[in-house]
Amino acid sequence: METAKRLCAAKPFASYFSGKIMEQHFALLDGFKIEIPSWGFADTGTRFGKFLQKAAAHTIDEKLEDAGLVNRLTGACPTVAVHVLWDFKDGESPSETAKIAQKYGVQIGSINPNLFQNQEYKFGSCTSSDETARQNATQHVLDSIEIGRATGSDLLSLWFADGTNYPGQDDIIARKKRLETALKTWHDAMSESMTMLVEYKPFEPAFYHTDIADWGMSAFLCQKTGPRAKVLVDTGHHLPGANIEHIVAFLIDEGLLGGFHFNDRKYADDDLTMGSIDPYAVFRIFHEIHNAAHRGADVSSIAYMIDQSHNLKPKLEAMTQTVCVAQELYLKAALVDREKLAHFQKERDITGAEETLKSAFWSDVSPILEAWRQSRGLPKNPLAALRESDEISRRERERNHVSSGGGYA
Ligand code: PSV
Ligand code: MN
Repeated sequence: METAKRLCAAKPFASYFSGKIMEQHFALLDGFKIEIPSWGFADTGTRFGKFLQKAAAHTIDEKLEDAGLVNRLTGACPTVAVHVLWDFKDGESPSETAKIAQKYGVQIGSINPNLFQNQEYKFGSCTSSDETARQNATQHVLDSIEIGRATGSDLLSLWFADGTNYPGQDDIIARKKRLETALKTWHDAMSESMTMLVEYKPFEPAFYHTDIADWGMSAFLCQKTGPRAKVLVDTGHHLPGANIEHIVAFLIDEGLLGGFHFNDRKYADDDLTMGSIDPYAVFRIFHEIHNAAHRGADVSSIAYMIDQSHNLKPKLEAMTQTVCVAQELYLKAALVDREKLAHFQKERDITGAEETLKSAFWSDVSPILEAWRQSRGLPKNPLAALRESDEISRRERERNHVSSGGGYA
């Protein structure tokens, strides 16, 4: 009976618009920043081939120009993740790249070393049994830390393709120990203000074992490495059925959640746009973050980032769409009535608790988003504004380069 009453007493929608609450929503949206990746604007593909788009970005200047546009449309993407091998050429000064970013109204964000593309890393980078490969990997990350210093970035984002393809191929424990040594070396080389994010992935490109296969391995390694090493959760890097929000809640509570690479997937690491397959899953992740904050956890340094390569969708559209979806789901998750939820949880009223989440998920937050955008001088509908503009067609006319070979550069 009590449950029914509480369920029926859902907040009238108008209350979301009362002055004070609206201010809270606006503050929440002001504080929500999501980093976009330079490689999301470049020509990308699958292992079967690369698909070309006339408007794709080829140079770091073009990638930053595109990122600047998404930031202008959404007001949420002041930083751009860069991939060292794809974005920095020998002889080019990283501080010059930082200036280019500035020109487009953005800043260089996380620095992603590339420890997977060169032939020398065929059997691993810092876990390889080949000492030269290990030394080169170590040096490349040390150089990447310097790039961070020169560009004003405080995030070093590490992903290792390291692993083996067949049982018995290499000594798994020896590889683990080499990884620990490398992580410690890099951690000690970082300035106090830099955070190291350690990403995990169960498979691909390695098909038997991957040296950091899951969040638990990543968390153990971070704990051994030092206080500025944190886990990076790429939502596409889980085996089917994994409960990602549970992982997120657990890591926050242990002070080990560093950030996210958002993308969606149907099968594996598909790089589909965030929320395109399962928006409720993203909502549940944000719900756990808001819940942790409500319980007193400091969630302010979580790095929200997108890691998507749009093979077929127009890249600027896909990125703008993604950022809008992220804002929408972040806001919806903030609408969860936590008092009511706590009541249902206390009463062990499962249905009431679940409905509390669902009613927030199904709320239409577009009027709030539109009001916030208008008040911040942003287009009411960033994706529509992009599609009505000539930004993409202009790029098609002006760019239309011949794409380079491998990689996402
Ligand atoms: C690997 O699949 C990954 O998620 C890493 O974060 C890389 O840096 C990125 O994708 C490249 O697209
Ligand atoms: Mn990733």
